[in-house]
Amino acid sequence: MKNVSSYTLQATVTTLLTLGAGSAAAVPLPGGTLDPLTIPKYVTPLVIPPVMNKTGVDATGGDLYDIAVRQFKQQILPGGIWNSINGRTDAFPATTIWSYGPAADPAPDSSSLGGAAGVAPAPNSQFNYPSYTVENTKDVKTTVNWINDLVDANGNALPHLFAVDQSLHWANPLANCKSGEVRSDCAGVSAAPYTGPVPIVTHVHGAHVGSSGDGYTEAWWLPNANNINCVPRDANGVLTATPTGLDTATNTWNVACEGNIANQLTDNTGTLDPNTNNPANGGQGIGRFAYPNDQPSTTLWYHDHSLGMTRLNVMAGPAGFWLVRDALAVGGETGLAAGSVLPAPAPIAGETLATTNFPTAMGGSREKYREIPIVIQGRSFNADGSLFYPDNRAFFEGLNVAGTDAGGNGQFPAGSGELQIDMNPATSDIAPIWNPEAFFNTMVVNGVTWPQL
Ligand SMILES: [Cu+2]
Repeated sequence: MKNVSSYTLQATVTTLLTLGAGSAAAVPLPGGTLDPLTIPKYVTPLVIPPVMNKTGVDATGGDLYDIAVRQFKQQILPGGIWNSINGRTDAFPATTIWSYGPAADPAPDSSSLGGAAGVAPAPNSQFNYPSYTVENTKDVKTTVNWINDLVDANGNALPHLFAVDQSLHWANPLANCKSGEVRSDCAGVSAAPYTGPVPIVTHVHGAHVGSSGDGYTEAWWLPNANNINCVPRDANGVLTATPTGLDTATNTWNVACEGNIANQLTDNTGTLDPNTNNPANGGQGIGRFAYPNDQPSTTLWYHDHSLGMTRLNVMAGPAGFWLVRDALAVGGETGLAAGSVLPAPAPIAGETLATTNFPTAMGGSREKYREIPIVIQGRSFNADGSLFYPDNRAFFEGLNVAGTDAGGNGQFPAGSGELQIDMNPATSDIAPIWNPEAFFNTMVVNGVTWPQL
């Protein structure tokens, strides 16, 4: 017994030493096809997020916003617009992402700054990742029309950037439940990635708000897209037919266009109105949430919250700061330790991306800011600039190989005798795409890799 123990200990120590040697060699975490060691560090200026433009003021004096989530490109890796600022010649491609911005704004165009049409950061549009900051005043209501605008140039629904696992309990527009029910919040029956229109519901993390405006995970909605036909719900919120999904002949989706909203939103702090902008086909596209902001001044953030796919929607980009300030507090803000003040100045409404980010020599006032919100995120990239996210369970198991199991399902080596796991949702509860955890190999801060401040 003693010999076995000591052998086990020795083997463990040897393993740890081996792992340590591996770390010292700085082999990146497995991920996309872009080796993070090829990305130059600290050459890109940290982006100081400007303040989001509001649409106006509502009848009660509260702030009103129309905020859409859209797909566009952004120069997250070195190159493009950043070469104009740092004088380098980096040539990494822009990255396709999603994020929020004022619905009135056009697509980003940074061609005047060495970027390209369709690529953020851009001077003509507040669409940016992370999203511009929503500034709020304590006890002043903010109302936001959250618009799912994930459509292409023809107005047709965009698919997700990443592989969506339909076998989880998720915001399921196909309502094809493993349980046999016809519901829009259930585990589906297909092992294949979902390619239909993407559910969105926005949550302000930490906000004092009733359930109607809290971004309830099951209360999602689809974009108002040309190629979607909505299955109506009855007065009790029950779907009146089984969605038929994609009609390949017409490229049209017959789906549930929103989650089971009616039964879950019972308070009156806000109104959820997903039917605002498209009465012709049953309506979808907008959720109107109201936030009383009746809490001490604080740093919050807003992000997507859709059932069973929050990880994917947030990884795609849409998130930003939601600051609550107390204009009346002595010293500037509530919630601070007695006698302390925020360093200030912070970006304020009306200041542009150029103002907050260009140095004085280039016409901005970047040097003056002392309150700079920072969001640090892990990402991995492919060589074409696209974001990497694992699209199969084998990635987690460390077996990233092509093949099918005996049932014809993907990912594991056929006939190898290794890990012949049943991942068919009809007969298994092992998710074929979802990973229990994932780690990423590139640090992204305020929307750029390894920036400097
Ligand atoms: Cu959150």
